[in-house]
Amino acid sequence: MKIGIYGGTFDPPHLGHMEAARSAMEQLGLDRLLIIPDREPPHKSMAEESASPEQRLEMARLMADGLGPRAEASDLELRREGKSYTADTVEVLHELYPEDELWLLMGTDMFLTLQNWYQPERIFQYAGVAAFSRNQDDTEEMFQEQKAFLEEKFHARTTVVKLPEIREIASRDLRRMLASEWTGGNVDPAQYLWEPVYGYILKEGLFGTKADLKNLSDKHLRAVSYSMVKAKRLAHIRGTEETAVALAKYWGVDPDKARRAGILHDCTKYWELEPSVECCQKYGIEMDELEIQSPKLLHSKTGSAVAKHVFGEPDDVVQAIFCHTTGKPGMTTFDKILYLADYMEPNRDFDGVEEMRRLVWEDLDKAMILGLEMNVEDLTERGVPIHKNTQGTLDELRGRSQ
Ligand code: DGI
Ligand code: FE
Ligand code: FE
Repeated sequence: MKIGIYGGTFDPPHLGHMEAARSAMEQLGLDRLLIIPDREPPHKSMAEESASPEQRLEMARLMADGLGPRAEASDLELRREGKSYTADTVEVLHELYPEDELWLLMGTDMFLTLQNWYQPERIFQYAGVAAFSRNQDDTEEMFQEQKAFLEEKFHARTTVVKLPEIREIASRDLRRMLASEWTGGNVDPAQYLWEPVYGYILKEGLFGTKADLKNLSDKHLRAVSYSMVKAKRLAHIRGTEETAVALAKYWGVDPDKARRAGILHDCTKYWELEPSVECCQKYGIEMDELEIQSPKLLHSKTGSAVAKHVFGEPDDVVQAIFCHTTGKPGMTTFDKILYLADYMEPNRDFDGVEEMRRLVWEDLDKAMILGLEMNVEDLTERGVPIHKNTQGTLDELRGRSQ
């Protein structure tokens, strides 16, 4: 395996970092990329507005998730006591992955001074070095000279990773820009950030941001909600939002609220059983046996609690999220719209989806019956027990449509 090592402060990680990581994965043919946030450098204290090590690790995780299954964030340096030297890091990684080829990624400036680092010979013993280069012409000559020097002196393996031309930003400027969104600044920091990272910053109130979670704009709500889920779910959530808005306009319910419900509906999808149960207890939500056995069912309840108590959403939104997985007897038009948008948004693909996409513009109840029937059939086939609300909603709607 070829493993890339990408260290940095990541305070915060931005699209420039992600572009660089993608370029390295592609051009070096990496099988894995380890993103390793640094410890606070011992010689200088971090900027006052810095994120904590845990927060930087969490942002690095969100970035890694956005880069796909080959990338992962590592707490290797954050866990290590004392000064953390690159030579130690690559040695530890070599011990962890003795069979694999390691590539240390770095900017050109770093590459050009590498011989002055702590024990550079140990770095080259365990890893090749890949230097990011933006403008070929500027650095080509210096790079070749340095490459020859390092090869001669240390038998180093070196290579270059070409970066695409993208809007560059320094993390310090980005931090300032984030704060200035609340003090009348007119540059939008979101254009430099992976949306989930932006949302995490807002949720944690990092870098002087002052988002009021109970009064977020749609844009901020999206970012915060996306920071709570895995990247692979984002297309589905966006699809649900758009579909819910379209259905709401068509059936004459509030499209703005439908949008909020779509944005938030799966925000607790990845919660483990324990925090889910805690959340239900905290807000006095009853759970039944089946929900504790299949914690997947709990995300609609916890999601509705979060929509209400964290994001201050109105009742329709809260209720629709509450019943978006199993349905519930007595569903309103608004509830049905979220349930169906979730079911047949453009990323869904199953036998019968076309029929459902036709029915939602004709008769919401018929579409609901179709969806619930397909669920019951699928769950039965898989030997999964049917929730009483799934069956109850189906019985009610069938009774009414007869
Ligand atoms: O969250 P999504 O994946 O977008 O979709 P969803 O909220 O409809 O959740 C689907 C999951 O819920 C799927 O894993 C099956 C489960 N589910 C839905 N109805 C029932 C159910 N599980 C049980 N045990 N019983 C049900 O009646
Ligand atoms: Fe869901
Ligand atoms: Fe969903």
